[in-house]
Amino acid sequence: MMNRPPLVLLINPWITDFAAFDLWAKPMGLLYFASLLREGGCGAVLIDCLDRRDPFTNSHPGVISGKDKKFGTGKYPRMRIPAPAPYTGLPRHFHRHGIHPESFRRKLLSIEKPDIVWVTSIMTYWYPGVSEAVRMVREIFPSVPVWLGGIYARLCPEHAARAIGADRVVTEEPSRIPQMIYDLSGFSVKNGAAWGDFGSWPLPAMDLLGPAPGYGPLLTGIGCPYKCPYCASARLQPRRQRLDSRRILDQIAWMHDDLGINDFAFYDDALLLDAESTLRPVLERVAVSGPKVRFHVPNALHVRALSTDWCELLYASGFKTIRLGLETTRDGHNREWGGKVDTRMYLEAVERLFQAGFSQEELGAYLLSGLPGQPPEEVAESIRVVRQSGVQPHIAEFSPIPGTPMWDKAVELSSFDLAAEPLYHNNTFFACRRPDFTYEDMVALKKLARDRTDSQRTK
Ligand code: B12
Ligand code: SF4
Repeated sequence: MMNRPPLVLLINPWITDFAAFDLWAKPMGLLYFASLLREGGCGAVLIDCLDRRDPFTNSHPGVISGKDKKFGTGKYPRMRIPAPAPYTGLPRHFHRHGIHPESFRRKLLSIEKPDIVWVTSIMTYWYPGVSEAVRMVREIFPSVPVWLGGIYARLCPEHAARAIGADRVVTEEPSRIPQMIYDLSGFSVKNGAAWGDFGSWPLPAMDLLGPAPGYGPLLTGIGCPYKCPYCASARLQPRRQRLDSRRILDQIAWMHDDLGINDFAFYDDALLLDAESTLRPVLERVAVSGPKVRFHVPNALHVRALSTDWCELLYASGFKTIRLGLETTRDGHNREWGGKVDTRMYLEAVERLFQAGFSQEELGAYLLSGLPGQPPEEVAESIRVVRQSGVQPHIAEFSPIPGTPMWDKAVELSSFDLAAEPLYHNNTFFACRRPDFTYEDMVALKKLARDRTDSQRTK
């Protein structure tokens, strides 16, 4: 036991995947925990393996360089690596996205020895990048305990315990972390009560991402009142909690004024639900007196919340990227898959968005593709409806997630061992391919959705 404030090294590991795009993806969980640690009296340093601006990486000959795209998004620098065995036969190159491993090693060597290392994880099928990061940490700091947390850790704790080599896989609620820190270090954080109350978390530690983070992530609430059978939201965040308007505004003002950020992306599962007294006053204020910023919603908005006044407010306050959660235009399925929207509701909402001033380029709709029981024709039909409404369709390939109501059906349907191997959860791999919905069908549907030749609105 050390009885002094521990220094925590936080690591955002690489993405290992066929493709990856920085669609406003910052390690939000780690940034919040870094702030809580500092507020509690601990030290916190961050190594971000997904830093797109790392000079060592960008000047290294073995790296395929990244590219900046619109509104702070972009392609990560990447290196080709052999595809893991379960992906054998898939006609795609596989990559490690992010900084060069040698850059990671140098960063580890350049920092003070930490007392504990916290590694985050996001998609379950990105675990090879997590295990590589942990292996390198072990090489440099063999005696320092490593804890793994995040979405993969929560969804696949047994697999993570076997595959990653961390000392502890953290699945506990945030309220339990102060005690865990005490048990390890003998140090009591000063803000023990704050950890379990999302509403009183400090601002995320954006400064740890370096001087020009490019864009700001915003989370105004956690959890979602819906229970769609393919989604892990209820499992990851069972309790719905929202920030009050003051806190949301503080985050935007601080990131804009102090960090020079103009592009903001919302990470909420249910941004517009029960938002009348939380998000609405913030956007009203931004619309009237600034700051002049751009908002993006890469995660789908609930279509049913898009009343005329919300559409007008989104437009007036600077929303530039809107994604709508349509999922399908088939009546039976939209009820079965959550009952949150139907086609008529969708078409009316789109009309209101156009009336408010949005352009075709700013609007997209997610369509689920390949769910158990869904034929390819249904997806093609949905693509047509979305395109005729003047909106860009985006295919969300079915990605089976452990512990969701649809999981058992997916396991039964798939000829791959989904339960033993999280790599099969990869949306690109499409493990639930079947004779009447093949991998080739999925590729063709994605092509159909991308094809913009008939993207004219028809009334
Ligand atoms: C924002 C988001 C995105 C963003 C960016 C994600 C990112 N940051 O990289 C975008 C829109 C790009 C995206 C895309 C997709 N997403 Co997404 N996304 C999310 C979402 C809504 C929030 C994630 C988040 O940042 N939460 C906020 C932070 C604060 O939470 P957190 O990271 O979990 O951290 C908390 C704890 O885990 C803990 N913690 C974190 N790290 C650590 C470390 C330690 C040591 C400790 C102690 C604790 C700890 O602390 C935090 C506080 O509680 C989740 C759903 C959800 N509710 O989590 C889905 C989710 C992660 N996405 C999912 C999916 C399926 C996708 C897509 C594949 C969808 C599709 N079919 O196209 C795509 C593909 C992504 C890709 N290939 O790039 C699935 C995961 C699937 C899987 N197998 O893992 C989720 C769970 C949603 C679902 N359907 O259920 N996504
Ligand atoms: S509405 Fe969205 S976040 Fe909520 S349960 Fe359904 S898919 Fe998940």
